[in-house]
Amino acid sequence: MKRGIVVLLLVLLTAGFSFAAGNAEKEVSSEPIVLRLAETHGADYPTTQGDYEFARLVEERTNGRIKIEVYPGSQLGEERAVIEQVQFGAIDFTRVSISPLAAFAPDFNALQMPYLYRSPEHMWEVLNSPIGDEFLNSLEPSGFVGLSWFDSGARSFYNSVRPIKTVADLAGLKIRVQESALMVGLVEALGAVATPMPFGEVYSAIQTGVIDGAENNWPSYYSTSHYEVAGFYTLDEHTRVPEITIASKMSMDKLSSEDQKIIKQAAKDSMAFQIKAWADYEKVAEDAVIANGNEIYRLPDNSEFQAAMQPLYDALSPDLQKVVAKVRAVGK
Ligand code: GTR
Repeated sequence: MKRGIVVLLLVLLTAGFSFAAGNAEKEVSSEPIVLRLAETHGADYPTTQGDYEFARLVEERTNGRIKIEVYPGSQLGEERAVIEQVQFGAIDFTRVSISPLAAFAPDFNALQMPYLYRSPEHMWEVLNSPIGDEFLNSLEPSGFVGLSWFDSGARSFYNSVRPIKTVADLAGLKIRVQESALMVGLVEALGAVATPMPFGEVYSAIQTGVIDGAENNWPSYYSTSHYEVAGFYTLDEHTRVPEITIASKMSMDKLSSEDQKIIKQAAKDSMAFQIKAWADYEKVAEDAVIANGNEIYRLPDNSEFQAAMQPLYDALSPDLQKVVAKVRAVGK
């Protein structure tokens, strides 16, 4: 009987030891945590360069424990579909324009209203103020963690049909917009026909005449080769739409609070790198498009365009009108 108990104890003890040893082994050789970031642009584009910098900082600051793999070129899907996947944790991070994000968090429309910012500096002052942080934090109930902002210049119209010099020139043109209700309203307010469509489909849609044009900044007009099929570019600069990096709240909740802090800080610290890369590439894009012989027209004065878009402001909810007023007051 006694012997039986001793044997049983021995068996239990050895089992306990090997269990403990198993755990210790797991901790020592633990694999890095690998997280995925979806990006619509190609590897050389300045936002993607900003993503790589973010990933590099996270890996460095966690001594390789956390690896963020960047998937450029829409490998994981187009923006709207990617945002949905981030929401339910199938993709851990993405860098997107706030236009498609506003379908999930409508308050973001207040940050992409036409002619909202007086200058690029004004936009940065807003995003770096408590308003910017309030917006980043506001995403949690929608299942996202807002991390940081990237530059995206100003968006302007381009098309394959005619130069646009006045609002009347836009009449009836079929213009692709992002999958965003605000952008549909903006193009309709100018008398054009808005066609929401994923970014990756725009080139062939212009080429085959399904649409007449689209709107975007210099870098996207160039990197997508849209400038080859839509030769008229009017610098009306109707919007400045910040880019944003978001994390899946489900993915972040699985990490320690220390790691969450490292990720948040690394994202903020990648901003300066992207902003510089943006300025450099904007120049490269502009020079290349001009060298290609495209017809570029800069609006001498945007007041006609601005007046045509006033109904979009009138249609905002009283709460968003207050946010717009706060944004406008920054730096005044
Ligand atoms: C670009 C932006 C992309 C995407 C694209 C579009 O400026 O960087 O994230 O939103 O515009 O028009 O779909």
